[in-house]
Amino acid sequence: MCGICCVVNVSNLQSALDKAVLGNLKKRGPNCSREVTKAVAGFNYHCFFSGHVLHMRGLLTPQPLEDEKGNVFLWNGEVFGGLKVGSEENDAQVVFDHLSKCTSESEILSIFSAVQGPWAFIYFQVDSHCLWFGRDFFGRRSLLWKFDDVEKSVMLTSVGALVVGTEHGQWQEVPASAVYKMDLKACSLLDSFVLMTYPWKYPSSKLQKSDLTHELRLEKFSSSVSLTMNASGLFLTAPVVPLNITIPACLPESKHTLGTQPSFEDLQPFLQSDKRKKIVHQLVDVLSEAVRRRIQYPPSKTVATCPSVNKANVAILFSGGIDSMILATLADRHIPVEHPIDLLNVAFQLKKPKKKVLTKNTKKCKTVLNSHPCQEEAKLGSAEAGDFECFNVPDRITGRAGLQEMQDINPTRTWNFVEINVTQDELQEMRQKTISHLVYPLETVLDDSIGCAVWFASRGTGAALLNNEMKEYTSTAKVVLTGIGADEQLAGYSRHRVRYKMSGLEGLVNELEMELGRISSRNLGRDDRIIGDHGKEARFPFLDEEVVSFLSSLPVWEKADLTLPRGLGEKLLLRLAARELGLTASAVLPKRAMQFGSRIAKMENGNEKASDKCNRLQRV
Ligand SMILES: *[C@@H]1O[C@H](CO)[C@@H](O)[C@H](O)[C@H]1NC(C)=O
Ligand SMILES: *[C@@H]1O[C@H](CO)[C@@H](O)[C@H](O)[C@H]1NC(C)=O
Ligand SMILES: *[C@@H]1O[C@H](CO)[C@@H](O)[C@H](O)[C@H]1NC(C)=O
Ligand SMILES: CC(=O)N[C@H]1CO[C@H](CO)[C@@H](O)[C@@H]1O
Repeated sequence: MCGICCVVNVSNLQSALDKAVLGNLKKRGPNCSREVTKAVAGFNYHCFFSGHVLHMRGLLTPQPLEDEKGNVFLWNGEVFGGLKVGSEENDAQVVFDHLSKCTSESEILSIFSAVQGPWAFIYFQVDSHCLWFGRDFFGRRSLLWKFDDVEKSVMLTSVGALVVGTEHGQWQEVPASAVYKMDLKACSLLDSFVLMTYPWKYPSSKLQKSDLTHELRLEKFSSSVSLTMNASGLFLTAPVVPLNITIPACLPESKHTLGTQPSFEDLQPFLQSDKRKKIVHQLVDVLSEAVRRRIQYPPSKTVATCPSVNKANVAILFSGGIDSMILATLADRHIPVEHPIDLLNVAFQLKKPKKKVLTKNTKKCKTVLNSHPCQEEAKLGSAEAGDFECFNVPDRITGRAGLQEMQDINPTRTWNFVEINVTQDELQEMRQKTISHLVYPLETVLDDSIGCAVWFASRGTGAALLNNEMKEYTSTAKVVLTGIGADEQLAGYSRHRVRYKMSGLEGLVNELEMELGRISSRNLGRDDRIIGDHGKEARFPFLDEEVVSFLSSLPVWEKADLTLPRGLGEKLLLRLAARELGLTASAVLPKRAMQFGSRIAKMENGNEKASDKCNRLQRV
């Protein structure tokens, strides 16, 4: 993970980089910071590049990179495939070496079409006076832009900052539907910006990933920005196959007689078919490889100089739900057994039951208390219960059960179950100070809930059982695996059931297609900014190119069967994979969204809609 930033001016003015933005960039790349300014004699533009590196592999390689010709490169990404990167090599250097050799636009595009893995980049090609930038197909790395009408400048950055007064333009996420190029020479002559776009297209169908004109929503930009769609026909080749939209004329009638509380034994009959079993094993294999690629290559220096095996290199955002359990099981396959694995489990303080309610409406309160997970503690607590605190939220309970399953699967491994308890006060403080800046420019109640939950979880500061004693513990693992992408591809959300009920398999397929298309702007940019803030790197095995291609090639009915009850039908294929991997109860846990599982949503005003603009994120 790195923090990358570029400020371009096409007037003679020089714009400065906001201090808050610089501070946020440094947190993403704590190991090395560098700045480079470029002005080419006789041309009326200036570029300022700022690079902040988190050292992940090969030798520590300061950014921006510069070659002898004067090209400049900023890279926030990981090459997991497509280009050969030796185990001692640094991937930023490898990509830059390829780019330096390019003599045409299509050569540049073919490099970004080939690279597998998450990335955002900024590349200044000195010969052509062109600035290239963009994000990978799914948008797994954040990149924001802001055009300033007055200063005639454009800023690109991994992370922004929320500031009072936004008269000089707003940050926006750079749409991940294309890679962009600005001819700075031309821009400075025109005194305005012209963006060339190179959209992603699927190789077979020439189908564009999404409608760029719609995504760029031009009215958001000031009048000095004009956008040119390049008509040359150049485009990037999508790294995955399009979704299989086949719908059967009629589905085999389901003959299952299942209760509403499925047990993992209910999965067994589905594994009887050889065809199904084969698909399940293919999924396990492709996911396993995706996890392997994401946990190899710790920086060679660190390994050599600190052979401490007591610290985990890899952490998993861990709710004990099926996605995180599968990641833990597969990580266990590939991480040497003497290394611990950190399981990060976040819980927000439950409100204490109000005494007032007791006297007012005894009947109603009884049900509240009965269903309250803190009931036991509440009884044990003193009468006044002044410092009553409780973190036994649903994700904590399933997390503990999940830990037990992992210990059964591999008893020799040290599993650090990190209990991260967040109080209301701490939440408010950190949201104000930090998290609101990272979530920005996203702004909904859901962005706030998930942003805060992921920030505290990935910080990894809590308590863990070390030598049979609960001790304060902070995870220092630089790699954080998250299960994002599983629900979008395997129909895990409850809205999928709604859609299926309303408009059948066809409706479901359309919904899945739409969701994978918008995952960059809904989730990934935000989560990257949030996790990167700790100097850690988010990695998404379910969004590995091979995994997505495999799942996309399957017809929808192999992935989910929404005629089956909750805990079984959604993500059915993944549940079968979990079963084959030896998981038990966790294989049939119904989906629970993080904001509910961690109870952060409960902590805030319960009347809000997830899509409402969140007041708590605003600067006052
Ligand atoms: C990178 O920075 C982090 C945080 O300051 C530090 O813990 C780590 O040791 C550094 N790594 C290297 C290779 O310098
Ligand atoms: C965190 O919450 C759990 C309840 O889930 C509790 O057992 C534990 O003692 C709490 N830890 C701290 C440090 O407050
Ligand atoms: C879509 O799924 C159907 C049914 O399994 C299969 O016959 C077809 O080949 C798949 N299409 C693609 C493009 O993979
Ligand atoms: C419309 C437009 O400006 N098209 C350009 C797209 O890119 C090619 C290759 O550089 C140019 O030749 C076209 O002029």
